[in-house]
Amino acid sequence: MYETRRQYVMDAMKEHSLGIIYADREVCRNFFYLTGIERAGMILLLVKNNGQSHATLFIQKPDPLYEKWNGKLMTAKEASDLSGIEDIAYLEDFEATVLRYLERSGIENLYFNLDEFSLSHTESMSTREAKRFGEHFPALHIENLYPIIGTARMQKDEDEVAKIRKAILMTKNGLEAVMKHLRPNLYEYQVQAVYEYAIKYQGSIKPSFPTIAGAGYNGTMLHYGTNRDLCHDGDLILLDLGAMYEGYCSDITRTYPVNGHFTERQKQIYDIVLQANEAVRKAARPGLTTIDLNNVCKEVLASGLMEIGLIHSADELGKYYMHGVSHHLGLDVHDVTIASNALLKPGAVISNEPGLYIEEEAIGIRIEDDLLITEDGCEVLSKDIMRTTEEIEAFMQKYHS
Ligand SMILES: [Mn+2]
Repeated sequence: MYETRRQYVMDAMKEHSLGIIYADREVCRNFFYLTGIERAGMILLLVKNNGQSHATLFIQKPDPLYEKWNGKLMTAKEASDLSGIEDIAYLEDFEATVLRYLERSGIENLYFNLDEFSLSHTESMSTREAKRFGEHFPALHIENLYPIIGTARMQKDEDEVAKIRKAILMTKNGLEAVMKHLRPNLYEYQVQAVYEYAIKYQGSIKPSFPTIAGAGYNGTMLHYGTNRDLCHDGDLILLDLGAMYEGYCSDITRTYPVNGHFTERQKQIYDIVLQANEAVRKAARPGLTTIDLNNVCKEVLASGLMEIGLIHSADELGKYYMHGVSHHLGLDVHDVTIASNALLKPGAVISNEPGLYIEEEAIGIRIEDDLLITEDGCEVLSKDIMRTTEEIEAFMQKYHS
């Protein structure tokens, strides 16, 4: 499978090219995607020349003293078993190897994984090395691998979808643990602890992103993350969270009543959000963009809010809904999105996350599912995570006597 991915990348590279991918911190997701190895300080070299393609993986040489203090380094055999790359070499030979290709093999293009569209002060290894090679060899063309790998990552293969499914299952079980334990006068971080214990116990090394647990007013803040306040009787708690499994992310939001019962008003708002979630699910299919899906979402939210008199025209919706309904997810929770590939294709995994944030009533509700785009529509990967107010109340009441 990693070999298939490397071959895809080399097929997309021009003839007479080298591709250099550092397992630097900034680029390690793409390195992982092509090797299955989640380590810093390795280099993947892809060669496409004279109709042939070849991969070499450069790793750190065994070093007993270093390993005594810092833990075992990956051996050549382990690296080869994980990645399927037969040609494993040591980092100290990397530069000589590249120079040999440049001198003797008529290489014209040098590809780096240049993904940074930011002017931050810390340069990635790829940016630094691309500049260095470009200065030393002005006749070489410096090319970007990032859009090639990114385009591939936007359509998940079977293995990736299976890992995301597993991550979602862990999240489901974590949310059910939360519903069992949720009650007034818990702190938000205690609710977070119940969830994170549950996912780790199931084998998720870490959450996909810092857990958001916002009760009452805090649920109306989009990136609330301090999780330090009390959950009061009568509050809703908004939980935006996800387990990570073998490098793949889930991203789910559910909103629960702290005491096990929604008020009539909370239900009224909740059901508008749920309608938007369902409308987006029904609309999602290949050929649309996430902007199209957000328009579907906005239409439902606006008409719902007009019906209950909270707004009077659709352009007031921005007061209560201010984000997009979908993003890609995968190795990153906000996964690579190559603009030229904006139309959804089968194999894309995206979020479906409408919300309403009524600050003046301390009601923040978001219902987020993960969708797999199929040939003619979508599959809700998180369909088994309870989402109607009836299901949630019935489940919670079993544990709130
Ligand atoms: Mn999301």
